[in-house]
Amino acid sequence: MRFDILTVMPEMFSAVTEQGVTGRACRNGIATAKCWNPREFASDKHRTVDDRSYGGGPGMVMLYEPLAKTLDAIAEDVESSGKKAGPVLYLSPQGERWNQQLAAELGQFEQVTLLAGRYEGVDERLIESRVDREISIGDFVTSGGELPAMVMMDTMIRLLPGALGNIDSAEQDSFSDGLLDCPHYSRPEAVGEDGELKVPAVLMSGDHKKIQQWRLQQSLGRTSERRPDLLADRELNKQEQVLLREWQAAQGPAE
Ligand code: 9D3
Repeated sequence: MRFDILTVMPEMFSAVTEQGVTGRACRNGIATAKCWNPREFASDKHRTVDDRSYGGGPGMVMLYEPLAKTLDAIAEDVESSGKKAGPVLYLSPQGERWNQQLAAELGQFEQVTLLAGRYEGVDERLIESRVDREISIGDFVTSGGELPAMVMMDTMIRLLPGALGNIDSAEQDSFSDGLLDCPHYSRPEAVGEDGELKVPAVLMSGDHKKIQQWRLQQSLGRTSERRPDLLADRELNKQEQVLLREWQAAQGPAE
């Protein structure tokens, strides 16, 4: 999958293209990323990409012309690569909310263009004429679209065939089934001042069926307590309903 990123801060993207699972996918060619700086497409000697907002008020607006020229250059480059051009995605607080389902959907494209803004925003005429979808990563304010673009890239790249080992792909299923993860433990068996912090006995039992049931029960319990909104979106089968009731009964009465 090819990512073309329009950004005035291309250096930031080395965090995705050089590090960890996503760095490996980029080195393998499973993913490719190319940054495009609109400053290089600005026609004046100061390479201006932003200006004051018509109507007044604080904050600068990214200019239509250098952005449009950059998008034209991207389109031409993608065309000449023989890849099918995908959607132009604008990272914006006004966008539809990013989630695993949208990542799986957009991850099907051979190529996507990510428009990462700085300043107050982008001239609306560029959005109307050139942007296919606007996407937000959540209800909080970041300093620009770059970190949100990297979040999107990371989410999509790890879903690409061959990007993860088998252990991780199995683990992935457990989040895409719409529940929170169960607790995890590793060596040693007892920690803390007096060794009072022990691993739940079931995990030491060697009974894999019981372990799997316990993990599912923990996932259901934690999801019902911390993210009841996720359970509202997901039907529970008979076994899951029984496990959740049992988990709830085992919780002490609220203090
Ligand atoms: C405080 C400035 N805001 C005025 C009400 C507007 C604003 C402009 C630019 C808010 C944030 C930004 C920079 N962030 C993004 O462009 C962005 C973003 C975000 O802030 N939160 C969640 N998802 C995204 S995607 C792009």
